[in-house]
Amino acid sequence: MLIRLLQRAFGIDPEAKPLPGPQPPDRGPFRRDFWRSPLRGPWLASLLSSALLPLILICALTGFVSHVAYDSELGANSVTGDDGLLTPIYAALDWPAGWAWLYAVNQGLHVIAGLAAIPILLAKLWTVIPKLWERPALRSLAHALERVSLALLVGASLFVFFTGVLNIQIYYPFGFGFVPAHYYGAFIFMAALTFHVAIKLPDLARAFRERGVVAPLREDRASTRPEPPESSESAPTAPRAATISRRGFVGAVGLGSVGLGLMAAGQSVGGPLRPLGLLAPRGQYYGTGPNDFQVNKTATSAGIMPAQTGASWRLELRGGRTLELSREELLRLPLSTQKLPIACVEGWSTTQTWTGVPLRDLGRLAGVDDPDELFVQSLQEAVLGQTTLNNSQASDPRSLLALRVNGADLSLNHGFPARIIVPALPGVHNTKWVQRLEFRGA
Ligand SMILES: Nc1nc2c(c(=O)[nH]1)N[C@H]1C(S)=C(S)[C@@H](COP(=O)(O)O)O[C@H]1N2
Ligand SMILES: [Mo]
Repeated sequence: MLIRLLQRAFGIDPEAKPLPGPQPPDRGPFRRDFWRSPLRGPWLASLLSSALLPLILICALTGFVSHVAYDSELGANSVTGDDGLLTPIYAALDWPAGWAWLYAVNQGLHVIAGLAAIPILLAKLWTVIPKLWERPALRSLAHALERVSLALLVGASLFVFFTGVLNIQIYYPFGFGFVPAHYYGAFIFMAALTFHVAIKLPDLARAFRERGVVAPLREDRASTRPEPPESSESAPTAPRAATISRRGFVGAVGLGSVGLGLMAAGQSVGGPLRPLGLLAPRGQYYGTGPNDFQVNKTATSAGIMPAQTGASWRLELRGGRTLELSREELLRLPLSTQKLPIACVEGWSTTQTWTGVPLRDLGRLAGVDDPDELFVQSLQEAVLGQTTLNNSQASDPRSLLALRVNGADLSLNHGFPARIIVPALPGVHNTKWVQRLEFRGA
């Protein structure tokens, strides 16, 4: 029943047999005339592009903003090495501690838009696949340039989406670092895309002018006609009858896109939407109790030994002077309780109530009232165990060395004995299992 309804809505007729159209010579898929769907053509390509472009722009903008939030020019933070020409820009844009939810929104948008774009991107590639077999392959210098830019565009777009999805799944089968690859891949993608949009905009305008923006969506399957083959290399030379209407195709792609977007929203908005995060490895619940929220990396996987976090643990403070504090001594200092999110770069976020010593007070204890930078070293020696915070982050009264969460001691997986929690800080900088704080400058 439901299936029938869906078939109706999408204009699919299960009994319909494709009408035999003109037969293409039987030469396999590597020819333009092998691709016979009457749906392909400039209008479908233009519609999909119009849906894709805003999503890609959101991804690009939030990706760039995320790089700013990493404060990559500060000490331990760089994930891409030298940012080259862009270094002065990043140095000038200090990420504020200001709005606590800012990074959660940024990353939520990045991952929601990115996942929602995937079905549309695949549909777009399906639509233009006959162009791959254009003959002659190179007609002129301009044509050669266009084809090279297309190869870069397709390659880079598949690369950034593929690496992004694998990163959300915490799966790193490739032999290169995710962040630099995704970041530099995005620059190639955006450069190729800018060129592509510039040369294709007139085609898009013409397709919409000739066929209307939404008019082809009103045709049912039986009245679905191909676009003329001379309108574009993506239009079929030997079309067969439609097996699905354009609106059915666009509807199915749209459903996939909205569905993936909702799943991503489930893990970034959280609360009652969390169960929607079906594809998110850390989007679900984690047991019960005050420490029930996503764990990015467990203590075991970070190589934290129980002996390191026991009674002999001391926090080392450095600055104008050096001192050591036990956990009991820290708990006797004036404590502050703040409701703050952890917002992971992978798009999930979760807001919890943290209790700990304000970093500002620890700076004063170390003899630095207004630090330029705060360097954080975890018991974990790997890169993930180090972070440098900027002045705004280290001196915000809400920034904590957290000892407790939701009224209970931090669990080992959430960073016991102590961890960093700072408003609007990328999750990855909220260092767990802190061992040393170095206040620098002033
Ligand atoms: N020492 C250390 N701190 C760390 C990490 C880590 O791997 N090692 N992961 C970071 C990342 S990427 C995130 S999103 C948060 C997640 O904190 P949680 O596991 O308590 O939710 O911790 C951050 N702090
Ligand atoms: Mo993270």
